[in-house]
Amino acid sequence: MEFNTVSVIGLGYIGLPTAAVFASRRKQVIGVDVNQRAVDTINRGEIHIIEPDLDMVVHAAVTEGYLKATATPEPADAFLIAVPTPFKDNYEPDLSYIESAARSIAPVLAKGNLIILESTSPVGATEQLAEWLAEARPDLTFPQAHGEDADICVAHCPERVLPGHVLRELVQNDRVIGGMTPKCSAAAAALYKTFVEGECVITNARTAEMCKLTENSFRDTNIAFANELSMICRELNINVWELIELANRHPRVNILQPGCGVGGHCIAVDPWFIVSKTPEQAKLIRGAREVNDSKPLWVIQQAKQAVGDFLMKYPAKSAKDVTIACFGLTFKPDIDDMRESPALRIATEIAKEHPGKVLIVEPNIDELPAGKLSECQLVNQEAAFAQADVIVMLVDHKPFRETAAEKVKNHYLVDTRGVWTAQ
Ligand code: SAJ
Repeated sequence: MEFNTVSVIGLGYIGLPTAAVFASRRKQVIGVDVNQRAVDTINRGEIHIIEPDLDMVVHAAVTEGYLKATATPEPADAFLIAVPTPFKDNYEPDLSYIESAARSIAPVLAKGNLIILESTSPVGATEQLAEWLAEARPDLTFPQAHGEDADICVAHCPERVLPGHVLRELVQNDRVIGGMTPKCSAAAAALYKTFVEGECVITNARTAEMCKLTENSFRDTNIAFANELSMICRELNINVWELIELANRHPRVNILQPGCGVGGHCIAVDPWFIVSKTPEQAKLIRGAREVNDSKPLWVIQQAKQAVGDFLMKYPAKSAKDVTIACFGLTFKPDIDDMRESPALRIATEIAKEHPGKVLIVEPNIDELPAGKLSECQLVNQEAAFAQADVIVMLVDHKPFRETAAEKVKNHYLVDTRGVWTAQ
């Protein structure tokens, strides 16, 4: 199979870097997105998302003529679908973006095309995608009915890149390739070999779907273990950071780090795709999700407790005299991404409930997100140390880790990341 033209549907955090990397390997790339502003930005050689070095790669790809963006799909040899798969209110997966993508590319499909679903998906979604395509194009044959002889190949190849390291991980990570037939897998592997230096490991579509969900559920479960330990240790008056460091000296123990909760769009979402398919069996996976989702509320309680402790010591004061400083708003350290951030949620809740002053220290942003924290002040660390009575450490950005614990010795401290309380 020859792939001269590759179309990427969905130009977000995964689709845009993927499109740019194909273009950097001199494939003709057509990026498709429903967001006209994103399309216009990319066609100017600029980017609408934040990812290190991506601006340079996109700029080069557009100016050299290998990448263009459009809102309307055009014919291509291969189509990669990288659209969001959120969950609905009842934690059921919402496949509506995949369905729209399928219906939008169906009119331009031609015999010999390869369709790859990259979006993280519940088991069975690739077959569902192939069904939607078959419904829209009864003149073409698809693998679910015609196997190896089908006109169109369909595969699931989940993305597994870490935000902040996308360009490196896209090239270096191994890739799991799940074709609906062995021919589909071989075609998809050949396409990824254009830029993937890791191994392209072949399986079937359902296993590939489950593999991606398993990776993120594994991480979620391990973070939940650490978060649960932190809450247990608080009850037992044990320093959880010291405890974890000691336990990790065992050759077969490797506990992750507790935090203020699990954010981002992947780890807090994907385990639900397993739970919604197999609720009876997925007890541990559901429990881990519940532990991680409960952590921000626990942190808010800890902050209230710290204010209470302060007022016990200074009974002449009232809550409105207490200044709280929240350190960090992003969903993980050393990035500026606040989407689905437990730290942002905690700071917002504290700002809403606390009658006194609330300061925010977030070295990765220039202004506070519109609306949510309008009563708060964005300040630097020094100002926060000088003014705050209670400090709530939420995200362990590098500048915070570089600050000596000495600075907070006179404050009431809730340290969800062990920045100043680890021994
Ligand atoms: N976190 C902790 N403690 C830890 C590690 C992480 O509380 O010890 C928190 C972070 O602060 C953050 C959340 O977990 O709020 C998730 O961060 P992360 O760095 O674990 O993962 P993401 O969401 O940035 O990216 C994950 C990655 N998956 C795995 O590591 C298994 C990435 O490879 C996936 O491609 C990505 O999800 C995705 O798109 O699915």
